[in-house]
Amino acid sequence: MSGRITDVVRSSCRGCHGVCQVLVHMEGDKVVKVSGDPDSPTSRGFLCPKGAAAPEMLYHPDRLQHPLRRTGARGENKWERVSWDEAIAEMVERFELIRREPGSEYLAVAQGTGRPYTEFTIRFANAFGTPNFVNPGHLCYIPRVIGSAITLGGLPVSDIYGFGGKTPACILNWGCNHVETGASDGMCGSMFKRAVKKAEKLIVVDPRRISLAKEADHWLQLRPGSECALALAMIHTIITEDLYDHEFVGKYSFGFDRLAEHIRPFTPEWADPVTRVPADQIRAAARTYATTRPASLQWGNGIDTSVNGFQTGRALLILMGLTGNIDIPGGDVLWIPPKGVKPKSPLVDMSVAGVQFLPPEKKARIITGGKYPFAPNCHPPTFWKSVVTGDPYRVRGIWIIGSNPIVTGTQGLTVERALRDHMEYTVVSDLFMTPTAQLADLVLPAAHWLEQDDLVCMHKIWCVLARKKLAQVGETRDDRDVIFDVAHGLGLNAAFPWPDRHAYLNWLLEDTGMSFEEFQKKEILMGEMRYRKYETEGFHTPSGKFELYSNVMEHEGRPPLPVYVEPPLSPVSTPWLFKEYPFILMSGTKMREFFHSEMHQVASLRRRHPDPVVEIHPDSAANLGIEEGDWVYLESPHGQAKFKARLFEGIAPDVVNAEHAWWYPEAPAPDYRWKESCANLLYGDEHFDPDTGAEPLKCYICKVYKA
Ligand SMILES: Nc1nc2c(c(=O)[nH]1)N[C@H]1C(S)=C(S)[C@@H](COP(=O)(O)OP(=O)(O)OC[C@H]3O[C@@H](n4cnc5c(=O)[nH]c(N)nc54)[C@H](O)[C@@H]3O)O[C@H]1N2
Ligand SMILES: Nc1nc2c(c(=O)[nH]1)N[C@H]1C(S)=C(S)[C@@H](COP(=O)(O)OP(=O)(O)OC[C@H]3O[C@@H](n4cnc5c(=O)[nH]c(N)nc54)[C@H](O)[C@@H]3O)O[C@H]1N2
Ligand code: SF4
Ligand SMILES: [Mo]
Repeated sequence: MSGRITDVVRSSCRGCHGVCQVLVHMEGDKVVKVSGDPDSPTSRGFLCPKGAAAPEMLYHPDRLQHPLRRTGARGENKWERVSWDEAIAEMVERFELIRREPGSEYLAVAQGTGRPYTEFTIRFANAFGTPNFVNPGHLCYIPRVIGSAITLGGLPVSDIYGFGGKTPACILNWGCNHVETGASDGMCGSMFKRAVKKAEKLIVVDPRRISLAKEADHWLQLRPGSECALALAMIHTIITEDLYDHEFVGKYSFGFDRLAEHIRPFTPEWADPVTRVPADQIRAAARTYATTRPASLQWGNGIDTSVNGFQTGRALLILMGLTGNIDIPGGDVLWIPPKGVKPKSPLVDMSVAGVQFLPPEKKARIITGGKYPFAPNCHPPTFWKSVVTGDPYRVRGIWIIGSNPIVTGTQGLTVERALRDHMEYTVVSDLFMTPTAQLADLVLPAAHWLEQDDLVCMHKIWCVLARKKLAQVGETRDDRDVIFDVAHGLGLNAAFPWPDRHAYLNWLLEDTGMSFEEFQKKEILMGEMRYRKYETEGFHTPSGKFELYSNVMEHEGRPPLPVYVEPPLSPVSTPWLFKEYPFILMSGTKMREFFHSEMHQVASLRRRHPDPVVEIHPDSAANLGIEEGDWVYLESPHGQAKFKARLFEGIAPDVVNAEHAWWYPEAPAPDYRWKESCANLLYGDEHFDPDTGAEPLKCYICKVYKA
């Protein structure tokens, strides 16, 4: 009543990939406000609109608050409230039946993007014995992590924090826009912006004139999907103009001669028509990058979402290696996690994910049959198709935790059919009802980050942060507590040896001599950075060196040196189709106000961003009679979706950029009009990256007309 703040508690936000430390303002036991923490070394007071809207999300009237069991037909939106005990008992019974006959691989576990519970979903799948762990990792970040692992044995991260006394003198920002969207891959966009301000040179590679492009020394506005060609031409310039780091290349890299030979045909003149970046601009940018030291290359999801994404990642790693920017102050560094902490990110410590639990004969039963040698997941489009066709076999049950694949994945109509008509038993854990959850048999209410105790280190690996449970809405539960209960019910105690999750959190900290409670008071633990570790330790690769030429790729029968592959549908590959569909379609560049399909029901965010938007060049719009704010249809050979036109001269006249993950939580259940503006309905299912299964989401084709 008094409206008085009674307490201000430090915690860390998880409105996105969770890097910003925040102050949570309490009135009694109610969270009333979240603000940025000015003393935070990871975010220095930054807070984006999603972070600020956290209390509104936490107390949103539409939050799921109790477990719900389906009573009507699938998709009829008829539910009964059940207790947690009943829900867990039902899951244990159903999962046990599947495990006994036909076998554990007939249960799939699905999740969306990296989330606080990732290590537990993987651990659960491994312990249960199913290889069918379905998630969007094939087109999000993990290809870069795997490419890095095979090239240099770890993930290089831009050294924007300057622990070694230097921040980058040159920044090459490639297919990443976290400065506008808030944060990604464990880095706060505003911290990156600070480093950009200090840098002498800035190069931006992006088909769109993002805010950073306006201040860049070089903005390379490439054709979407052609980035591997651009990278090859930059490598060409750096080698032929002798701008590479002789010491690093000579002493610490593997395969330079073969790279130099391989790169010969890929001149800037070759790349010019492919990428639409003039050859002299490619040369100039390559010179700037190679001669301004230290330089750092910040990459993003723009490169993952193509059929050439894995090779592109490799090409960018080669750029980092050739210029000797690896593991030097202000370059691209291999972070050292804090001492004594078991970092629970599976990307840092696979043992927390329990990889040892899944026997090889079960691994071989993955629905994709090992088709994509560097895929981290069970390939979602292949998986959902298999549920409909039964080929190679049909799984019986699925537990979807924190994902909305009907709208965020391609083949949403197939996902819908799979869940509605073929899946025998579906459990969805979510914060809200979604088009996907509507097709479940059991829906479980998940805890918001303000309702969770946690040790945070999903992506960031030089520090771990504390998160504090400060609220409780209805009967929501932390997903990991639920996984614990189901795992214990199934007798998976060897994989889940802790009595509960707090015991697990204490176990992670065991070697620091600190309990979780003590850690919560400390709020952050930092690693002690050491640079140039390769000088004494080498690189954790087959050759012990930085592999310009990849022995692992050779072993897999894949190109050990990057090659450019044209997008499957494009003005070059399919000129006849491009006549009918004369725009290059990009979709899914991240939105500042939302997290993919999440938060669209939060009023303050929706006011800022009420409708799905497509960016189109003003000249093209004028030719089509389209004005700012008009509703338009995008149509591809595979489908159609509706967006509001935003005229933007920072995009090429034959490129459009549509938002993804739209649905209308305010519209009637069960479908919430998700088919109206779903960019992913535009994609077919025949073109995938041969290494990872990634899909050409940012380089497809479409036509545009007024609605
Ligand atoms: N066309 C196109 N499609 C894309 C992309 C693109 O660029 N273009 N990007 C792709 C990328 S990079 C990704 S990562 C995927 C994302 O795909 P998803 O991860 O499926 O996307 P989200 O909308 O984040 O779905 C998450 C769901 O989890 C719920 N949720 C949030 N937090 C929790 C929690 O703690 N527990 C539980 N149980 N539920 C929670 C949310 O309410 C939401 O319904 O989309 C991909 N799809
Ligand atoms: N606010 C907010 N933050 C988020 C998310 C969110 O949904 N909302 N999602 C999180 C997730 S799961 C992810 S994966 C990250 C992703 O975050 P980012 O890595 O920043 O990726 P995107 O926003 O998908 O795209 C970044 C840029 O790539 C450009 N791009 C598109 N195609 C190409 C191309 O062919 N070549 C090049 N060079 N560039 C291209 C786009 O124009 C865009 O400006 O963001 C995370 N953070
Ligand atoms: S950028 Fe992400 S972590 Fe930071 S305040 Fe926004 S939602 Fe929270
Ligand atoms: Mo992602």
